Amino acid sequence: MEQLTNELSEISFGEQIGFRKAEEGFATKAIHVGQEPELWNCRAVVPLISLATTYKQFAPAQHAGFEYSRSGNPTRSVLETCLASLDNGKYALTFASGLGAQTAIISTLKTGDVIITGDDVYGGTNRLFRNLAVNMGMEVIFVDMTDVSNLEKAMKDNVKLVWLETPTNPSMKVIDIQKISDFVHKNSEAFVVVDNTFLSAYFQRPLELGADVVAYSLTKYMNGHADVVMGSIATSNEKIYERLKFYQNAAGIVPSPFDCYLVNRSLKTLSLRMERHFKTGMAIAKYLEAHEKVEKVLHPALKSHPQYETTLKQTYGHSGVFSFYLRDANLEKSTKFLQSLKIFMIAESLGGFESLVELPSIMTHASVPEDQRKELGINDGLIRVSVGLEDAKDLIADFDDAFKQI
Ligand code: P1T
Repeated sequence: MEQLTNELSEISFGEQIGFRKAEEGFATKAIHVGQEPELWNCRAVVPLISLATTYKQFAPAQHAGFEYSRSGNPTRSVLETCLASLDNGKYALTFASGLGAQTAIISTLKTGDVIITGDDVYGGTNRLFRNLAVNMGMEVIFVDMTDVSNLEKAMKDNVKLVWLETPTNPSMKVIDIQKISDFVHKNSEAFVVVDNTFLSAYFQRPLELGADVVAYSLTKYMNGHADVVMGSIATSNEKIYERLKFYQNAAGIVPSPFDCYLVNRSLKTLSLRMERHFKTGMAIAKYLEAHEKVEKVLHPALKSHPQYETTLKQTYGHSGVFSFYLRDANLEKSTKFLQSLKIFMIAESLGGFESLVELPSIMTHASVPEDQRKELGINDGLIRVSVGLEDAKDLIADFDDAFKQI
C-alpha cells in the first residue's frame, strides 16, 4: 500500500519551484461532495438539473426541504455543498454573478457603516463600492493593503467590512491574508472578505488564513469554460451565512439550475486545469520577462515580484492570469500589439480554457477614476493576460510574432 501510494504521488510543478504541496483529496471532494447518487431515486452519478420552480407539499407548509426554487433548489444545493467543501468552510451560497455576491455582502451593512477596501480591485467592484455602497450611506476607504500599517492608519469607528482581493486585479499585488485578518479581528468588529477569484480554492483558501468570508466570481477559474456568469461566497460563520442566505432569497439574485449544473461539472476538472494554467502561465511570464520589448512582468510566482515570499507562504501556486508593461508604450502601440496576436483574443474576463489579453485602462478598469488608475499604474502600457489551456509553445510563438509587429 505504502509503495503504491509513493508511486502515485507525483511532484507537482508548484512543489518543483518551491510552493507548498496542494491539498490532498481536493479532486476527490470536487468530484463527490454533495453529489451522492443516493440523493436521487434513480441513483444518477451526475447530479440532476431540477428545473421545477415549485415543489409539492405534503400538507400546507410541510415540504420535503424545498418549497420554491428561488429560496432553494436541489441542483443549486449540490453546487453550494461542493463549494463549501472546497474552501473547507461550513456553508456556501451562489448568486447570479460575482458582483451579485458582492452586492449581497454590502447589503448586510447599513447607513453609517464604513468599508475599507484594497485600492486595487476589479473595476466593477470599485464601481459597486463608489456608487452603490456610497448611495446606501456607507463610507468607503481605499487602502494599499500590501502594508498592514496603511490599514492601521485608516482604521476608525464603525468599520464593519474589510475587503481585499489577492492577487489584485490587475496589478497583481499580493496581500498577507493572515496578517490583515489578525489585525482586523484584534482591533474591530469588522469581518474580512477575500475575493479569491484569481486563484480559485485550489491555489488559495482564505478561510484557513483567518478570513471570515471568501467570495468568487465563479465566472472565472471555478467554472473555467467561459460559458457561465455566476458568483458565490463561502464561510464558516453561521451568523454571516444566515444573513446572506436571507438576502439571497429576499433580493432574489440567484443563478439558474442549468448554470449550477455547468459549474458543478466544471469543478471536477478544477485541479487539473489549475495545474496547467500555472505551468503554462509561468513559462510565458518567464519568456516575457526576458523580452527586450517588455518593461516589467507582474506575476506573483516570479522571484522578481515584491511579495514573492507572501505568495509562497499563503498560496499553493498561481493561476494563468498576470500583467505586464510593454516598453515605451502608448495606446496606439498597445493596440497594435494586441491586434497582432492570433491565438490570444482581445476580451474582458479571465480564467477560461481560452487565452485572453486585455488593456485594463480602457476595458475592465475604465470605470476606475483616472487619478486612481494613475496612482495604481494602470496605464495604456499595462496588458493583462489570461493564459488558457492551449499548448504553451503555440502561445509563446503567438507573442513572438506579435512583438515583431511593433
Ligand atoms: O463578472 P462577475 O461574475 O460579476 O464577477 C465580478 C468580478 C469579481 N471579482 C473579480 C476579482 C473579478 O475579476 C470580477 C470580474 N472580472 C472581469 C470581468 C475582468 O475581466 O477582470
